[in-house]
Amino acid sequence: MGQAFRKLFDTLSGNSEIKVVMVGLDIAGKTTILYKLQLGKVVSTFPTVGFNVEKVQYKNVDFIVWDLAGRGLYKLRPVWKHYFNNTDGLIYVVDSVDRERIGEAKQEFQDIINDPFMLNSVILVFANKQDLRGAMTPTEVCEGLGLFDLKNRKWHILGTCALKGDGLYEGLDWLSSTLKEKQASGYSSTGTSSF
Ligand code: G3D
Ligand code: MG
Repeated sequence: MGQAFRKLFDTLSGNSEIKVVMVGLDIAGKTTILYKLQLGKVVSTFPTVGFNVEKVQYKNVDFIVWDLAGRGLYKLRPVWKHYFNNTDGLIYVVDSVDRERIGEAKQEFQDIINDPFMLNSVILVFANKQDLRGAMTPTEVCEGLGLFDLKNRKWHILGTCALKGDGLYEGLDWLSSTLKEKQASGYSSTGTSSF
């Protein structure tokens, strides 16, 4: 599977740096996804106490991962603006079983996508843990996050199972082809929303 992912990102042109940020509440499955991609060595850093950043670099593509849970995004903004500046692609991971925290997931999601650093990024949502009984469907996760109300952003959502890798390839396929379009044409924010 790792080779398939690497192939996807090989097709992104080598000159410009591409930044992909993966966030979501804790336990959503981000670290599992990062390792499943097998893009390279995962490096963990701790810029502040209780705050963990994982990074993988593959050629000119930087993957940066961190947890949003209960942190109050704006308190940590001075830290994360360093990581998020000029993000090209945002991957937002949701634990589809966690109906209780979908409100919190929405709040963090809306805060982050509306931050000036993120306004230029395309948005991929993984409705993860689809293998578990009682999981919200991707449509329910869409509603929960307020995705249908999103105007003038390119976004895409997929149901995934990070443990098996289901859905991850399709998601990153969308991301790499959308970033390629962005590279080729300069970014137009008036994109289509789609499943
Ligand atoms: P995080 O990095 O977003 O905090 P993790 O989340 O990747 O650490 O995953 C949290 C737990 O959820 C892990 O369980 C992991 O195995 C599990 N998990 C991740 N994705 C899936 C999925 O698609 N389906 C199921 N069933 N479980 C998943 P443990 O028990 O190892 O802590
Ligand atoms: Mg993690």
